[in-house]
Amino acid sequence: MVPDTCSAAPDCTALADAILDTLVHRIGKDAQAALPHDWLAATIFTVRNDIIERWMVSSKAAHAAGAKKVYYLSLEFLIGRLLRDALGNLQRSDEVKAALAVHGVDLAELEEIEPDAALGNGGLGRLAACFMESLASLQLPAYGYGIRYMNGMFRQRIENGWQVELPENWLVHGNPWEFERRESAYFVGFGGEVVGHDDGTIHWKPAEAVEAIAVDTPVVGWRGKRVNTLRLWTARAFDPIRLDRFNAGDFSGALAGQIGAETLVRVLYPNDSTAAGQELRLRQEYFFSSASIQDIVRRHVQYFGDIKTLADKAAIQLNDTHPAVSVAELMRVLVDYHDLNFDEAWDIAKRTFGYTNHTLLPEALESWPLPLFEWLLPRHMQIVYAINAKLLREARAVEGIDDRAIAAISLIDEGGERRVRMANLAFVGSHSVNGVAALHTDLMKRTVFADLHTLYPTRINNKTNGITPRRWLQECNPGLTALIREAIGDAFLDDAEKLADLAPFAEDSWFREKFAAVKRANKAALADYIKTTLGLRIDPTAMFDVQIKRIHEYKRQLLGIIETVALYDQIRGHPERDWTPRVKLFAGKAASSYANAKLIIKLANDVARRINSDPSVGGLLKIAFLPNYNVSLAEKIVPAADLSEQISTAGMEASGTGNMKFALNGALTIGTLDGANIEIMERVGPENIVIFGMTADEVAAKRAAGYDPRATIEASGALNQALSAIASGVFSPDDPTRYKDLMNGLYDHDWFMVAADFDAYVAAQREVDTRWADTPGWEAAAVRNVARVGWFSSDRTIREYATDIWGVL
Ligand code: 26Q
Repeated sequence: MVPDTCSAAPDCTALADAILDTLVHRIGKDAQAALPHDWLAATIFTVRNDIIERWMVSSKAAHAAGAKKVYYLSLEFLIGRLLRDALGNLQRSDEVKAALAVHGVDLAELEEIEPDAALGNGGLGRLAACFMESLASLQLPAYGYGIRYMNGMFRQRIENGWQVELPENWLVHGNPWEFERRESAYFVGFGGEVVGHDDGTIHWKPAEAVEAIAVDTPVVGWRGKRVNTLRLWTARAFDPIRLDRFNAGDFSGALAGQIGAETLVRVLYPNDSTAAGQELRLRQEYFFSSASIQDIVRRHVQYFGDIKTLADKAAIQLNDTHPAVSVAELMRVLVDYHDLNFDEAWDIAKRTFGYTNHTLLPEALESWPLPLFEWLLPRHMQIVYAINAKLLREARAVEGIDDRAIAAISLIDEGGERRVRMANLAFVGSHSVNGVAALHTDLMKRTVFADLHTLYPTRINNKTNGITPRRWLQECNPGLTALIREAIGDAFLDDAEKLADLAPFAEDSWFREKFAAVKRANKAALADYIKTTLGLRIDPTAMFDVQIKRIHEYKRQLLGIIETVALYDQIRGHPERDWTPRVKLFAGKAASSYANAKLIIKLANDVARRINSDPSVGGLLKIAFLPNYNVSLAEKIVPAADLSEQISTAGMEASGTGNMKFALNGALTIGTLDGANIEIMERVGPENIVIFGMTADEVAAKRAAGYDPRATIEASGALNQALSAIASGVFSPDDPTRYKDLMNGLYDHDWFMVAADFDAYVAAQREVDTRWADTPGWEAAAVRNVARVGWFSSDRTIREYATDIWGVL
């Protein structure tokens, strides 16, 4: 019996049989008893075979060629679901869909129940995931190294408008993508003391230890040409029987004061408003750094035999300072175990490491109390001192350098409680230090790293972020992808910059209509999702105005909400005017200890409840806060957006990557001159984006001049009225003072310039309305956005890293 559904795809019958065979023999269920999760696992196990074979070919090829390898060290990988990505990149979606249909199973339904691997907070973690995909797509041998958190990012529920955090147990059903490598295990020590031997060698005798065990996930590149490895470490309690394998026995205290190994990998730290300097976080950072460095060094010595060629065969990229202790760890391994002298080791380390900075916010720069660092990592403390001595010697040799500059360069912050500065360690331990957008890199040179930049003027460079067009166009927006293929052929699938060929179609009314129909269908699908999850009916013909990202004051969700309140006021006051029907969509998680961010979520929900139930605004304005923002939800929202809100205080968003995802899917941006928005404007053209507000320099100048927000607020009628309404409890009748302090903060400090930018933002929104009213004009601009943002492909970004930093292209 050759089933009908298979007639289109030749290998489909065999595949249908293979999936059923896997279901029976590996999952232990027959087709009648199998639940959706069983079919999902059977499907993944089956297509995995193909992936495993390509994986082995990939690693053998790199080995045979003696290729230099890239190591991306990151405490976060926000990879999301993998099945659709893997099938898309292998171009096997149709075949698998048909094969499952033979069994009466819907592939799309299986894809929807795959857990979303959320081993990250936000942009930095998602960037790491896009980079891994692009590395494989560009066929570069690369490993990602991180932690296999048992609980990644929490699941967000909204209860009565408030965020409630629930543990996300993404591993409950097991994880068919991962391979535990028991043979790749390393000991990682903590605490204890450093002992010097008579022969002059130095060894660290840790007081405790855990075992790091590798768990590998394959990363499939575009067209399946290469499969790389994401190696995440899990921790096991130290097994005393294997004591002999660690330090050849000089490890007597190994069992003392043991911390529970599992607590180390239990939970992902939030990107809180401040880097709180907690001991467990430092343990996590060292745990994964040490295991990764040991693994890299072992692989190098095994393949190449000579530790001195490490920098020629390995490029290690530090994703922010979270893995910065790796610099000291590599030095320790080279000096204490490979008998290199300090200067030789330092030269190798610097040539091996590169460091990417993702934030300028001083409170977010990692530093560790010196006593904690010394207690947990005594040998690393010595190494940090030795590096610092060398650094400050070099600095003092510069003519005219003053004590202030020396203090700023030092690895030790001596102002108040002494602290180890991880950004300075990462900077001096790397041959390259990069920012993630042009403005951000410029500000790095002028602010946090000004003195280090003077000392090493060629080290800082820019690598503007990118996103993978496979996940963020082809997979999340199949309708648009099909339309683009119809218009310009397939070249853009291999080179996103070929999307430029679409530009002339902005002038083609036939194409614009098809383009609008795709957008309409995506909006209808999102409207259905919102109806199902929130019970809220929204009009798919209204403008979908979207702000989705982590909730943080500098990202200014508050600006969006206050403008919504002001608009509500206006609509009620002038119902006869020709208002643009809008649906304002918000989504995002707040760090659980970040009180103001959680209050902003509550405010969005309070405002939504009031406005959505007010018949006097009719269908003109609806607001929804979509719970549990994650990669999978972004994949639903982004293709359905008309307007992308990128409204951070200028100078504070290092890059942003959501901005790129929206533009690639044909949304127009309303945004400030911040991060990558500036470069998006340069590419799409100022007439295809709506820019407003102060520049980064103007923000800095205003702060320096002693900005008085109260005067600004009182000068703006609309703002004053909106703030007073919120503060007086119009949206919180159950607790009228709920927002009093939040609003007073704006009057008193307004660090994020919400008031200062408010009138400009309102004007920009009215400009958006005007452009929206010109439907062909709007659609043409949307098409031009798609056509002109191919440059923001992470393939381009990775090519730049590969050429300028890693020397692998
Ligand atoms: C630090 C210390 C202790 C605990 C947590 C942290 C921590 C964790 C995560 C600090 C920061 C983060 C995440 C930062 C982040 O996502 N930054 C974003 O990176 C993106 C990729 O470059 C940029 O596009 C965004 O602008 C930037 O905000």
